[in-house]
Amino acid sequence: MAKRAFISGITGQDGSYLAEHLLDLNYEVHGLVRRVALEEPQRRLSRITHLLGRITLHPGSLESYASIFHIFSRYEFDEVYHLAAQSFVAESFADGFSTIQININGTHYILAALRELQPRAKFYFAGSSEMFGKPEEVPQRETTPFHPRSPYGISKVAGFHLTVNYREAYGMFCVNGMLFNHEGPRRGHEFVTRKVTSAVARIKLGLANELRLGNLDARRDWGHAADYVRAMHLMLQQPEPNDYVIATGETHSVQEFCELAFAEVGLAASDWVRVDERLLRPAEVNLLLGDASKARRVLGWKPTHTFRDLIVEMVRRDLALYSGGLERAADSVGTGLGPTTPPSALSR
Ligand code: G4F
Repeated sequence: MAKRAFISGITGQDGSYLAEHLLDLNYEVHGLVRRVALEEPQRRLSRITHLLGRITLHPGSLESYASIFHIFSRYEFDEVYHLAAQSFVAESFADGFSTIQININGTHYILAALRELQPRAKFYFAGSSEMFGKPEEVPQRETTPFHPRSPYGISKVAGFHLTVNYREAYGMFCVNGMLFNHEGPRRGHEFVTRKVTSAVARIKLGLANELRLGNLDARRDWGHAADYVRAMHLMLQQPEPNDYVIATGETHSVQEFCELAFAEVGLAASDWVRVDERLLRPAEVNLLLGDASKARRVLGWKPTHTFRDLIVEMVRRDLALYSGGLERAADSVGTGLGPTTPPSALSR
């Protein structure tokens, strides 16, 4: 019988790639969406438009235990992937209260409802390299102590510990993926990689004349989201629940990302990039570099995209998008374009 999976955050970058991956593996895929998304499907469901005939969407909210409980009381799931969160670090400084409330309570609601209704479901929590923050060792691995530098990072540390606690206290199959930055053409425009590649495309096409950024010296371990969702699935196929770092093992600066992205269209980053101090963060994570050797050894996982592949794919997609060639693709995210949702995709 086909396995049934539930994804919170199915409308996001990772959720859309994970849904595709699970459908390819013949899973029955369900997702949580905010009711407001159903009212504005063209904009808010654009990453999963192409999947709508094949998945079941449940209106609900991470802020409402009742809505989560209701879904889990109607459907039994083999695997639950909890990806939804307020995931933009800069926004977490602007409104730390909302980030902490949604990210911590949302995780707790899902775990508590699972414990009550289906404790045998396997649970995946989207942890983050932001938990390492000001890293106490380089590279960071599963045993590296946490030192979060933002309300977002703090909320992810709390989610990590909730996940471990449900595993230890109630014997549930709960795992943490400690994922380093992962990107792709479906990335939201607020994150630096997509901000850069979309600006490169618009500058090349004469639609923009500068790119304002904050800290160009920050270094990240950037992988491709399509690779990282495979790791999420593999974690839930193991005989025992455990926590894993997922990373490429390479670190690059924002400056390097810009230089390669502009070079892809024959331009020099130094001619177009301006530093805007208003985009600096009150506390920065300066260097992230992951050691995913445990995932390689135990899960047999490894990334298939290089740093350069990632940049080239993102720049080319944005060039196609802004020159009008990609209006209906999943990767046209952020433009508000895309067909409407067939009502058959929605659970009632
Ligand atoms: O792209 P970012 O906003 O990603 P950040 O903060 O590393 O967080 C992302 O990765 C985490 C995994 O480690 C996730 F948990 C999290 O949800 C998110 O997906 O910023 C990357 C770096 C930062 O150092 C930032 O200061 O780029 C620097 N940066 C420089 N100028 C900028 C900008 N970031 C953004 N978003 N916008 C800028 O203009």
